[in-house]
Amino acid sequence: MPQSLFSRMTVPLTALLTAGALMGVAASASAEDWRGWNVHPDGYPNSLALKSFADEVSDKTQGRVNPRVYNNAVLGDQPDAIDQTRSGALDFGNFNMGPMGPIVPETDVLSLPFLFDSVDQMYRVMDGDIGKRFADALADKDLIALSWFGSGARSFYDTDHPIEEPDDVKGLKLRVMNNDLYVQMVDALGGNATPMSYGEVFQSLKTGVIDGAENNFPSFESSNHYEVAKYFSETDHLIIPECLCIAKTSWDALSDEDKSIVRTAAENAATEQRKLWAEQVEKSREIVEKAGVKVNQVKDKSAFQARMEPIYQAFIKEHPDLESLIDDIRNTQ
Ligand code: GTR
Repeated sequence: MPQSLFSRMTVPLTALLTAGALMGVAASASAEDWRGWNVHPDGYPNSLALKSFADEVSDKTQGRVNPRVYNNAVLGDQPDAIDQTRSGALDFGNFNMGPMGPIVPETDVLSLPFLFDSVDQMYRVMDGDIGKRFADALADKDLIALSWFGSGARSFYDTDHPIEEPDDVKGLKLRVMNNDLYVQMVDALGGNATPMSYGEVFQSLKTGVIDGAENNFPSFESSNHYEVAKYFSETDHLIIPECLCIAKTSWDALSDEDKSIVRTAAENAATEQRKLWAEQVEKSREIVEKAGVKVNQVKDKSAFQARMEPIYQAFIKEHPDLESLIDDIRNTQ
């Protein structure tokens, strides 16, 4: 190689690069690059809404805050991501209230099976004073909940047979999210609960480590669990809200103007997510049915509900202060 040419070029190039790097440092010193956690793949209602959130925040703050969403749980599984957001290592995330329970006990109320009558009732509860109460409890643990997403109703699915009545769960090894209430729930039906991270479920179904799991139609479809688990039984046993949560440290660093921009963007994202969600439930149901999944309605849900009574009793015994909250939720029309 003609060495002289190379060495003659490196001086101005290095100088240029250094100047560029300095400019970069100066530019990022006044801008916040936010990293956000998302468990879902591209195209999922939550992913689309989070992208809109990020775009709106970058745009309206004129680049003072630049959120970037990392899909597919590449930043870690959900319990870890919650911890990282609490400590400020991550700036925001879309978290389900299920794995939140072990950190914010008040949110465990939302993991009581058959608590809500419908997804709409859940939205009304979370959009009102009760939602503020949950947001306060989260703020005490350094998470600022700015809006609530939906995640529909969760039902059981498995590789072996339809679940029509509680005894059909007997002996099934079922994956649950990380929360002891779900272990109690499956135990009460005579199954064996295995808490495990979402990303491990597909392989575990395939290899027979578990016989089934529980989730909503969009997650059942987008995770490809439906390729292995051919029975989806509509028990609708859990309706769990999700938050768009910001790390307290990231939130506190914002000016009042930017706080208001971020809050509005989060509320707009929730409106978009809820609309996309309702559409996706139907699309996903169609996809899995076309792929040969047998979806069965559960005629007598009250038989499942009755098995949950001891869970409520034990919960209230442990948290007497939360009994009125359960009543207030149930009484919300
Ligand atoms: C999904 C939910 C995720 C995650 C997942 C799971 O429906 O949106 O946040 O909780 O279920 O089962 O782990």
